[in-house]
Amino acid sequence: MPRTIIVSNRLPTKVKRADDGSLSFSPSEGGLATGLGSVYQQDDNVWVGWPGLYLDSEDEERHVTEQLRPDSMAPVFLTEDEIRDYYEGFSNETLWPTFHYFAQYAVFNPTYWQAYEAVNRKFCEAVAAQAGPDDTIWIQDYQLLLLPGMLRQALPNATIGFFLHIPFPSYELFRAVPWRRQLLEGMLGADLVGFHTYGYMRHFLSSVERLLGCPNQNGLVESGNRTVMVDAFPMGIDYDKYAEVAASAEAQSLEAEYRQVLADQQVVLSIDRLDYTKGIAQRLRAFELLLQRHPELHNKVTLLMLVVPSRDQVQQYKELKEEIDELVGRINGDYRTISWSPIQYFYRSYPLEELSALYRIADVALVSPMRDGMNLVAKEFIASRLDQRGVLVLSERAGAARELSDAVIINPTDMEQVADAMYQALTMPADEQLSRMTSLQTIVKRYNVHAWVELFMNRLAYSKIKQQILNTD
Ligand code: GDG
Repeated sequence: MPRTIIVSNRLPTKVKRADDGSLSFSPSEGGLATGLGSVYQQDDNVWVGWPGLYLDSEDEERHVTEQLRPDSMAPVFLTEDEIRDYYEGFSNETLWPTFHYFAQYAVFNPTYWQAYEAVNRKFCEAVAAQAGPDDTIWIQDYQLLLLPGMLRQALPNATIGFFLHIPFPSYELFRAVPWRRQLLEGMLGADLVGFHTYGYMRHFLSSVERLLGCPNQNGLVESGNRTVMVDAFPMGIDYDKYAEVAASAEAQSLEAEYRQVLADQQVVLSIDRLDYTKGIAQRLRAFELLLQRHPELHNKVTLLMLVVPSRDQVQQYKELKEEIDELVGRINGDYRTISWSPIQYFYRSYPLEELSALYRIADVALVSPMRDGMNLVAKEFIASRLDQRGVLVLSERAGAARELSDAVIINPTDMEQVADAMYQALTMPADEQLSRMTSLQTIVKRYNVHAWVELFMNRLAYSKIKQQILNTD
């Protein structure tokens, strides 16, 4: 029977090493893991990926392989050099900044590129060891752009899908990458290439046309003797899960506790991983401007800002962390009173129930990235609002803005506009909040992660049939 194989850089499980050296395994709560759970845990299907840490012996690798097998996961192990050059290097210092329009941070290092090719090859071998000629393979994200092409050579008849979770940049940005042609050719090994938005899809098609000379007709690209389908599939969240957690006794009692502490305060909530793409420093400056312009809000509004630690050994991230620490210190220093801190800042991660309680108490969720493929926090906030109150202020540069047009949409670099939008949100009448939230919930509930998986898988099967028809014509 044909199988489905999911491939991503990381497996949907967290493997951690304790101080005594022992390893522990816990399922990942990420949206992708939940959405694809219904696929890889069925029949003989499997998920191929890196367990997320370096293992220092073959015995350990065997142990991890055996632990993961019953959960339908097949690990790919990386050496320390591969983790540095393929993952931290080419993936996070070359592709990540380029694709998010931070060209000034992009590093073009041939050693990184060689490692990227070698690790994509390693993944190809791991998938080929699992897959038969008629299997369906669905590859995820920017760490594996070469894999569709490599697999196409190894398994010419396989059905291969590829989905990019981050933006695809405009041609002018993309062309700066010395290995641009190889990257596009790699992606075109797939039968179906998916993006969050039509904008990203258009940028990709434009690069394919200009760099490879392959035109497209309505998203169908002629690549050699194959036709590749390109389309937009905005990813959703597990709506019911977020709504259920929001209704849980634990989230409600945490919410009551926070409300007591923040009595009489309106809350503006901000949640991100530490990253220069998220616009955290710009957001703080916009909040400062709000306080300057509206003294009547002093003592009455709190910015609750959660920053989840990430990549903080990398220089740019260290500097960003320092900038945030400094801004928070300065703004609090300028405005705080004995009984009021305008910004409550937390640099750590929280369990889901606490996150849910924060979504519930927020009057405003301020999601203002400079660039973001989709942004799931915006959708989780919406799913958590069982009271149908609260206002989402959302950057026009997050993929989510294409669907969530009932949010207050802002340009994140326009500080005055962000400050005005915050004010508009904080003073929005209850009936307007209700009508905006109701329509946002309808969209986020309908286009949830399960619908996303189903749509992509169906389109992938269709792209294969179409390919066969075109080949016999
Ligand atoms: C890529 C793209 C695209 C955050 N803090 C905590 C916590 N989180 C969870 C949120 C949310 C997730 O992390 C972050 O959502 P993103 O949308 O930023 O997703 P990423 O996986 O980082 O990024 C992005 C996404 O792929 C999907 O295609 O939207 O644009 O960059 O789920 O809830 N979770 C917990 N504690 C925290 O403190 N438990």
